[in-house]
Amino acid sequence: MEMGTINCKARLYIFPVKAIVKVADEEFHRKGDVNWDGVIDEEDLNLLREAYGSRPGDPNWNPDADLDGDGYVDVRDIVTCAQNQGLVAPEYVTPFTIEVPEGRVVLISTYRGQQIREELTVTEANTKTVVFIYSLLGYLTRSKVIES
Ligand SMILES: [Ca+2]
Ligand SMILES: [Ca+2]
Repeated sequence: MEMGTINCKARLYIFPVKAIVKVADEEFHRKGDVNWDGVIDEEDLNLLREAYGSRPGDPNWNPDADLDGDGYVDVRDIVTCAQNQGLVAPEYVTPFTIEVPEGRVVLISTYRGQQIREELTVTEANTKTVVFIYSLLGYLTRSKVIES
């Protein structure tokens, strides 16, 4: 197996070189990625239809379907999602670091056909660098948020 190493805060991590990570952040989510899987497609439109017309407290309310965050799932949210059908979040091949903004970030990693999903929330306003660390087997064992 092709391997790489990264020296991170004086600790040596070993990871497979060919893992691919898609990063769905708040900005991408707002374009129509209701289920945070890094792709804007029919699934997201279906989730929007299910939540259509809802407000917080309604049985079909889904905060992730309220793309513009105005507290109401309406035609504007659906139009946003419909206009961005087919968009895919940026993909990165390990090793890498990215700058992420404040907010929720979902990492969808694909390695040898298996998908690993991990969520993290960047709570401070400063931009952070996230380092993705892999085990020998290709599992995303840890993502680390480091001060930039
Ligand atoms: Ca999606
Ligand atoms: Ca809305």
